[in-house]
Amino acid sequence: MNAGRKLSSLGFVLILLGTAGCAGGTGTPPPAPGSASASGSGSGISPTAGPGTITIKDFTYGDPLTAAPGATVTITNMDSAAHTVTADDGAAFNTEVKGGGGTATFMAPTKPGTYAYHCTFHPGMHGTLIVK
Ligand SMILES: [Cu+2]
Repeated sequence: MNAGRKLSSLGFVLILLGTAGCAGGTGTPPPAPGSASASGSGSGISPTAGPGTITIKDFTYGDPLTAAPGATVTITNMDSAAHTVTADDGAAFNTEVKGGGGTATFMAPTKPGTYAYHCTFHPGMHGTLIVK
């Protein structure tokens, strides 16, 4: 009788510990995206060259972007249609970015030069990436 009681009360305590652990795990709210990027700028990977961004809007890539060799280039697509950033030479880079504010990244070529690119979906779209 006594042994049975001890076992059941022990189980009860374990359940309490279990729920307390769960509450503690979910009690910390995730950091807001804005604050995360703000603090992230302090520990940037490349202090000399900021991250390059190509913003696609109204089926245009905007001004030519200059990026350091091997730098990460971010593409933001404000159009509703998906686009690609595809090097005209077909090998340097080729990245698709979804529409509606979608983003994608690719690595700039490590060889300095001027790289013309286009969108495979819309042959009239042309842009320029300068690596130096
Ligand atoms: Cu396109």
